[in-house]
Amino acid sequence: MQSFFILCGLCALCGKQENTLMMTQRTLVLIKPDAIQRGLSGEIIARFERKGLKIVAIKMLQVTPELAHRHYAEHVGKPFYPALVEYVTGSPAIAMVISGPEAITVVRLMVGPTNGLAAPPGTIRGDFSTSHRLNLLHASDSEASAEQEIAAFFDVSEIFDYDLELAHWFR
Ligand code: 3AN
Repeated sequence: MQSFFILCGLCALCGKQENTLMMTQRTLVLIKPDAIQRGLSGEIIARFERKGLKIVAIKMLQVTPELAHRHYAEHVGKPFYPALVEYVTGSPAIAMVISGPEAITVVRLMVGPTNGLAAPPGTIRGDFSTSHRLNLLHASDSEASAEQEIAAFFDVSEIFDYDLELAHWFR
């Protein structure tokens, strides 16, 4: 795993004003059916690209009930679970692996809180969702779930290892 130092300034990730070790992380992002149906996938992908994050894998897929069940295992039995599975399997989704410094935290901050009504403006959900369930995308919440989710959605041969030629203009 690649790592490097940046001058932190007023860093929202750690709150420290000192040199901080930033880890390059990979995270799974799933652009869910509502985002595609609403024509928002380009806007969402562009936000991650403009941030300076690197897309290392991307594909459209139909999420099966089995994959939905594995992906949302923690929610089985909750009142919203049947509607959640119906929603995420009801139309194609786009899965991506995104790489970058502290990508798991950074992407979650860009996505915003689960309920679109509570998500602040400037976040993807805050700008485009007024729903708790139809909240446009999923992003991994920890290193362990990122690795598990990446493996569930992608074969290793579908994940690319390349340098962003403009990376030095971002940090
Ligand atoms: P997040 O996607 O922000 O990590 P999770 O993992 O708690 O949120 O929830 C997974 C998905 O389940 C959400 N993206 C949303 O579609 C749905 N969901 C979660 N909580 C609710 C709820 N209270 N009512 C309806 N749908 C929900």
